[in-house]
Amino acid sequence: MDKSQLISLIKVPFGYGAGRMGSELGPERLLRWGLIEQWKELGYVLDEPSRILLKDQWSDKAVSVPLKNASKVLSICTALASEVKLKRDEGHFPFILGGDHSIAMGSLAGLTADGGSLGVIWMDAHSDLNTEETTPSRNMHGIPLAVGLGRAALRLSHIYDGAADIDPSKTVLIAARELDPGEKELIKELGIHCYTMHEIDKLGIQKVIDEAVDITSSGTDGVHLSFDIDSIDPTEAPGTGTPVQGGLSYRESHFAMELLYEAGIITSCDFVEVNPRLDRNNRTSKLAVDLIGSLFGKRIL
Ligand code: 5AB
Ligand code: MN
Ligand code: MN
Ligand code: MN
Repeated sequence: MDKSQLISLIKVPFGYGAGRMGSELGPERLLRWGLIEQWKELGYVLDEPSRILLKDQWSDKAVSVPLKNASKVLSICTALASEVKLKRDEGHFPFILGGDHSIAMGSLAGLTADGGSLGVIWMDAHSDLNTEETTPSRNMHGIPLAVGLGRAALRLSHIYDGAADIDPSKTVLIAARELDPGEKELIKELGIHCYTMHEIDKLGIQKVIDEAVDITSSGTDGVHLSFDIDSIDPTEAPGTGTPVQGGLSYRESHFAMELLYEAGIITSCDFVEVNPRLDRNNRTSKLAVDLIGSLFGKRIL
């Protein structure tokens, strides 16, 4: 992210992909805590923000998705994919603000639609690698990475014509600590680089981020960061629908963002799963704004 590149903020107030509603309130809450002013203070120029709203239900008959709210999720993802592609084609930095994590399928479809190869850093307590067959909850925010990798019946190309599968060898999971049996199998089968909390404890977050940067940026045309706020420990980020204890600390998460800024490899970002309804004193929303600051170069001194 260099300052000559315009940031296109794409707000997606959508929460039907999660088991409980509330993340649709995320975008406005983060704006209330100064997200846009912060970017301006850091010297960035913003494009007019856009907002993706649910209109028509999805009507593609090529695939059936037997999961909860599937047609709503797919219609929002289709609209989001077009917007992401448009902004990317204009040379802007697409920053997709959710909403629940199901919207990442729209981001990935839009980002891969012109055939380039994309590295993906998935920071999350979960791996989001369930399929329609392995999902224990039937919630669509648990499947977006499996869809991105071409491992579910639903493919990115169903969402946006011409969208391509992501290469698992250019995909890195960071902060995982709650994986379902089918997800564990898929990680092993595809050889996905997975830095669970165990590896983070052992190696330190700096080495983990350094390795993730190498893996995702070599031989790719861009790197997408898909950041689920539940990667952070619930003591710091209680306002999220599927909290899991034992997550990243306040400083680990900031340091990770600072290192990604220094590496200069991130070309697009999803920031998802902040649920203001479950938050305490706006702690999670404020943390989210701060973390985005660090990702865009905010320094202590
Ligand atoms: B999130 C679970 N694996 O599939 C499932 O928040 C949780 O986007 C998914 O990472 C959590 O329902 C989805 C049990
Ligand atoms: Mn997630
Ligand atoms: Mn998660
Ligand atoms: Mn979640």
